[in-house]
Amino acid sequence: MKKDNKPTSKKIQDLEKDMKCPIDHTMTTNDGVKINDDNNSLKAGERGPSLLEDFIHREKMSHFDRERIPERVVHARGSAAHGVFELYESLEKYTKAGFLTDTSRKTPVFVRFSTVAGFRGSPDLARDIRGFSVKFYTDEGNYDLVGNNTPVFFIQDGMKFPDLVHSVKPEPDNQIPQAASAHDTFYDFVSHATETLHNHMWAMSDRAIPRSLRMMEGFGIHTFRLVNASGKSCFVRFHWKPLLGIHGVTWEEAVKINGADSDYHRRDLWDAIEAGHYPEWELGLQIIPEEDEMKFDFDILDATKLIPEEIVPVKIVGKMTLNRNPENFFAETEQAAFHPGRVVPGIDFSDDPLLQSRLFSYHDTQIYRLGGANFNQIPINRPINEVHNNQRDGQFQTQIHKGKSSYFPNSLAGGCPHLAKMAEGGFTSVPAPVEAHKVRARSESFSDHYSQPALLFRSLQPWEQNHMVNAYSFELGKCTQQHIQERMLFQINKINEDLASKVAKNLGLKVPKSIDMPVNQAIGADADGSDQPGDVKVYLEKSPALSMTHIKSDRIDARMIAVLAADGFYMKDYQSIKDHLESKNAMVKLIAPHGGTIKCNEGMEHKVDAALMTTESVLYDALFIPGGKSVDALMNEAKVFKFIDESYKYCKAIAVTANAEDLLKNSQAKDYKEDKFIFIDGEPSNFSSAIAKHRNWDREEKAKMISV
Ligand code: HDD
Repeated sequence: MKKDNKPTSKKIQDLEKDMKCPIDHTMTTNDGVKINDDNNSLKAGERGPSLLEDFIHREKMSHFDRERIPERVVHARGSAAHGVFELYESLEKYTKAGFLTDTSRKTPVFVRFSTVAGFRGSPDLARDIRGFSVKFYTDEGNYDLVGNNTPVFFIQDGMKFPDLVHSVKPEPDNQIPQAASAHDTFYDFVSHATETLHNHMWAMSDRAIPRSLRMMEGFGIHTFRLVNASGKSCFVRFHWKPLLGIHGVTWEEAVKINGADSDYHRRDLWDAIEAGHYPEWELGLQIIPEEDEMKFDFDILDATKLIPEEIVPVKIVGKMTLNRNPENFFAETEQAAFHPGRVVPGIDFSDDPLLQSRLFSYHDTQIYRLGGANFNQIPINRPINEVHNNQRDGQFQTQIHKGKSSYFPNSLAGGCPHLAKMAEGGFTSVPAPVEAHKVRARSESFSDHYSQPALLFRSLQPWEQNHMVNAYSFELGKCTQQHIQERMLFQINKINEDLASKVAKNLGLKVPKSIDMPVNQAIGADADGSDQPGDVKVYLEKSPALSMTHIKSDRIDARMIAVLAADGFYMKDYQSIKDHLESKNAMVKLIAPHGGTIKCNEGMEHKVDAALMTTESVLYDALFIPGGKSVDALMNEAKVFKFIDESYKYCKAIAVTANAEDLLKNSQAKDYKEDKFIFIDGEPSNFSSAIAKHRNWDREEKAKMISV
């Protein structure tokens, strides 16, 4: 296979062994027989009948008939990329994992982002938690960190996972709605299972409708363990911090984006990497000494609880860069198998019951989804170091194991493969002491379900809180059963009365004082079943790190900037903004009343990236309109005003030069002169700083009456 100029890694080199390229090759059957007609089946006479002996036709058809494999039962919709992880400083004090101790290593990674509920072809901008799975191909074997873009999970015990998923997926009778939590079954479950309320509140935040997969935080969620070379262990929580900041869109935009480009996130990630504007995240660790395990106001084994960064700071330890798109979606993204149970020496599990349940489920589902126990041999899943053991045979075995011995101990193979000594990196579980009775129970220390969602709500900016009110109102407004809406209002009220009363007003309902919750329905309910466990405790007034504003970034890599122009636009104005934005890695797109080319005032032809009729303003981060004769033509285009009005309504940065201001005057953006994100003949650098801040949310209230 001919090498390309794309970034490479040990894993890419490993994958190259299996890459195929048709150039300069003759077409053959799967048995290597050359084919000289791929258009016609074999027939008795030109008008048939077709002949069964046509092995070329039969082979082609039966392979086609088996092209699909079961989609992931959750996280079916996903997009992935290759990259590299680099460590800033050795963490040998805490762990012996090579990729966390050797700063000279560039550990290859494959990262898959996903939505949870939607099917494989569902739209990207669903309101949903995003999966954030990282496979590290370390020299000591594969390590998978299979996280989400929220720091907590919906449930505390994996026993409830099938119930949670059944409730959020399309309803079983009619398979409606697709990729949406806004329906009765989900809220029926959430309002009963109050442990879900914390992550549910994250799902109601703008983090659940990200602007880009490149602009999301990632979290390993569970408490794991790190183990150093002397066998000492500590607890750890993993964080990914995006260097582009954390940004979302509004729900109204999300609905429109899904219509204009249902692959919006997939395309954004792909285009950014193709353009060389590689997305980056820093890896952060919250390290908790073993002896501090019980010192918190919550249980660190409870996956519905976060550890506020103000209580245990996040130590930044390295950086991950995604620098290469997959060659083949099915072979890599679809067949990638992530599993939180895939750890390397230096990393171990905690007793978190949710994590323990996952340790079974992922391997089990992959054996089913990928057709058997040898799925680790699929190129994207195999490690970069060698694999030797006595596991044999099975479907799709691709390796030829030599010799007579397939057991251990043996003498026929000289005792090989031999066991690793501790000093050679053999995996040893932390010998944590266990003394307990077998019980089917939930720990009392898991019973506080309201304090952390209350902390989250208190910690948000006013605009974030407003968006949350809208989200709860929309979602519950889509429920058809009043008793479910009321049960949810009752639960929200326990978190925050102001939030509940605003949502109730939008629903046209009252917050109920009590609800009917049978004992056997309320998970973890008080003995009399009348109430859910735990009152709101305030152990931290606010955690600023929970707001999306906590990561500041001045970068605008691969931000999409729409330039509206027609024949006669001022070349100088266009060029200076374009040069500046492109020097900051933004993508500048020329949009005109028609496709093909347009002429600037200096008589040059410019290629149009999109005709107005083929694109929508919601696909862009900011709008620039240069002045010139072009303005007369733009004045007659209804879509131009849709661009301006929508950009204004959704609080985006807008820049105009010279007479292009007339377009603003004629738009619904009446207060444009007072707006700090609107620039008339302004400095390009002010425009790019505004784009980096993402939105002027202060404008939102003023702009809400704009109809688009
Ligand atoms: Fe899971 C897939 C994340 C709890 C069972 N999960 C899956 C993926 C992500 C997560 C990102 C997609 C992996 C990929 O890209 O291929 N899941 C989480 C997180 C959880 C979590 C962050 C809690 C902290 N999951 C969870 C539980 C169970 C599962 C409790 C079952 C006991 N998850 C699965 C699964 C999936 C999966 C059914 C579907 C496809 C797959 O595993 O390979 O086994």
